[in-house]
Amino acid sequence: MKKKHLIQIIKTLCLALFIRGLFCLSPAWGEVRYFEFALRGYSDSENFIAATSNPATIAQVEAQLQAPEDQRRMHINGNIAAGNGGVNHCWGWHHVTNQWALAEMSMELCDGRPSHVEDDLDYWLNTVGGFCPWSSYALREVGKDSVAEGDVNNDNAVNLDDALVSLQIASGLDGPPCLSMFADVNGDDSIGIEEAIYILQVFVRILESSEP
Ligand SMILES: [Ca+2]
Ligand SMILES: [Ca+2]
Repeated sequence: MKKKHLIQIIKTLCLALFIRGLFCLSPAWGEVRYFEFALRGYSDSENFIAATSNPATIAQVEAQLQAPEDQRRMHINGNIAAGNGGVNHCWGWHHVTNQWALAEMSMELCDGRPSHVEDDLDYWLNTVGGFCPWSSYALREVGKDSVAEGDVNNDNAVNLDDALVSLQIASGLDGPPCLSMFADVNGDDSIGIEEAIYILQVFVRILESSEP
C-alpha cells in the first residue's frame, strides 16, 4: 500500500472517530442534580451535599440509593474548592460540580471527615485538593421536590424558624451565616415575605397531615 493511501485511510479513520466522539461518546449532560452524603458512624452534622450533571456519576449515585443504606459501599471522591458553592450546607468547602464520582477505594491522603476539612481548610484545599471520605455514602437526592424546599436556615426541617428567618431577612436584619440552596422558593434571588408565606403553608400541611 502506498504511503499516500495509508495517510488517507488514517485521516478518514480519525475523522470517523472524531465524529463518533461528538455524536456517540459525548454524554447527554443535563440538569444539575444534588446529592446529600452522610458518614457512617457519625451524626448528620457531618452530612454534606455535592452537585453533578454528569450522567455517569448520577447513574452511580442512583444505583447506590436503590440499595439499603447499610449496603451503600461506594464513597465520594473528587476535587474540592473554597466556599459552600451555594449547595454544601454551611461548610467552607464543596466538591466541585462534575469533578467528583463514587469510588470503592481511594488513597488515604484524601480520607477524613467534613469537619476535618473545615478545621484545616488551607491544608485540604491547597495541599490535598480533594476529599474522599471512606465512610461516606449517598444518603438522598435533594431537590425542589424534596423536604429541603423552604428550609431557609439549613437545619433539615421546615418549620416556624424558617418563616421567622425569612421575615428577619425581609426586614433588613441579618439572617443565618449561610442559607439553604433551596431557601429562595420563588426564584427571585431574595428571601422575604414570599418565603415566609410558603413556609407557613408547608408548615400547616405538615401539621394537618400529622393529625390523627
Ligand atoms: Ca429549617
Ligand atoms: Ca424569594
